[in-house]
Amino acid sequence: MNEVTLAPWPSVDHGAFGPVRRVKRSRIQKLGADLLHRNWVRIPHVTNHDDADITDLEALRKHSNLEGGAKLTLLPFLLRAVADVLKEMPQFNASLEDDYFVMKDYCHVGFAVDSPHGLVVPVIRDVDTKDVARLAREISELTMKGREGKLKPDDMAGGCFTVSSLGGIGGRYFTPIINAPQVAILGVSQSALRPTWTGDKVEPRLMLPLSLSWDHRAVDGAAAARFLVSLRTRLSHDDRTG
Ligand code: CAO
Repeated sequence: MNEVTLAPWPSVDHGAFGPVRRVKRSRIQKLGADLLHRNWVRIPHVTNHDDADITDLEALRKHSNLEGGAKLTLLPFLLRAVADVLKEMPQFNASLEDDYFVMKDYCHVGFAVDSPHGLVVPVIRDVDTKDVARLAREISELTMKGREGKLKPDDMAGGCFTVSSLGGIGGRYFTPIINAPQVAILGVSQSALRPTWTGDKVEPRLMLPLSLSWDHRAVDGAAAARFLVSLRTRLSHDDRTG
């Protein structure tokens, strides 16, 4: 393999330009940075974007919340829909190992949690077998453990795919970095009402921006586009194919 020669990293005396403070990075921040750098450099990433019309799903979610029980955000619905697409398209539920694809017959999905110590990714097991209420409870328990720094290595192991939701914060599309040895990751941004052509008229519809980053060694662009079409169809309960 040819070596890449890079210009040296800039060495700057920041203090020469004004006051600065040095803040120690946490163990999770340092470890996370090393893993993200490895994944960014080693995996040929491509990111596809699409929108799901979640107007009807949102009405259902709000209705369920009014009836009491575990509070449902969009995330449990997303995890369940992702698991269903992974069952339909097993090449996304796989890892690369030398001459082989390791195809997983289980469906464990991780989700990124923004914690005070840094980014952590707990994993929910067998997402394809659980209903949204159960997923909501597990998300809530694992998020709390993540924010309190109480996740065990086992809580973060064995993920087949990751969902990174920034929807509660804001933004429209981003390019998430794949969590190796997985071959794809879904980024979810904030839903918003947008004027949308529904076949005979333009209507305000609640649109959810989706971004799928995928490893071009493991899957190709047509499969990635189909993944997002299948996902948005499941979330929208519509049958658009294009
Ligand atoms: N569009 C619009 N609103 C959304 C939304 C979306 N896509 N997703 C969530 N919301 C709303 C929720 O419904 C909730 O609203 P109410 O309080 O009115 O009910 C609010 O935003 C906050 O939701 P939440 O973020 O607390 O809950 P969640 O289940 O959506 O997400 C968790 C949980 C743990 C994924 C999230 O809190 C988090 O940490 N996200 C950051 C992940 C991250 O850092 N990713 C980047 C990784 S790459 O650096």
